[in-house]
Amino acid sequence: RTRVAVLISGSGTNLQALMEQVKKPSSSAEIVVVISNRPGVMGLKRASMAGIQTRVVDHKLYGSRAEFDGTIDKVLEEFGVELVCLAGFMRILTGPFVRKWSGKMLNIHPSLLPSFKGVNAQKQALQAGVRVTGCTVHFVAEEVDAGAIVVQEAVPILVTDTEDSLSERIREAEHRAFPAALELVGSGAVKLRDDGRIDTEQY
Ligand code: 3YE
Repeated sequence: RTRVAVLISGSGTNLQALMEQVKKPSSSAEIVVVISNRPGVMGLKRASMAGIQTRVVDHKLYGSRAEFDGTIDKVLEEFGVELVCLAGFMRILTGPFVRKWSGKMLNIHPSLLPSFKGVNAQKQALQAGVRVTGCTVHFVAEEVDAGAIVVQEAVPILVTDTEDSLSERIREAEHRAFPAALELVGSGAVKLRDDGRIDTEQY
């Protein structure tokens, strides 16, 4: 089974969905460590309750992004990690770290990329007046939210939606999309090619 690290910054609802996925006997993956850049978050509690090892790498304790990313990298190596899932992890990662883990790192973003990159994607969609948005799981490239797309799920925007109600509907889609992407990449069915595009035959 593919050895997976999940990186979080908060409540860990996507982590929970990934933990439930890898419990299935048919899963191609196992979660070997959960790393948070924020101490005391609910996601760390979810992991330890499930018997998964946790580490805190607090970005505030490092003098540079390179040192922070280097410490994350050391933990990933320590646990023999083969695939990294950014699940609500809110730090921009440095070029050298992203290149080292190229093809082995996934992020989830709350819009149908390439629309609405960056923070507050749900608010951006509401302000743009689009009637459909969604979520995207993509390989992490150095340019934020620009890596090759693995899975997307569309979500309707209702006329009554607020940022909160839309965010909640997108979150439910994320809890399907991320486990699906984890299996596609963890099983080797989907790979990142050297030219930065997706390589797949059977999905
Ligand atoms: N790094 C690269 N490429 C990517 N990190 C994530 C995706 C991704 C990546 O595709 N190179 C917004 C974070 C955006 C932001 O400005 N973060 C601040 C810290 C804010 C905080 O701590 O709350 C920063 O300076 O890093 C993961 C998703 C990143 C989301």
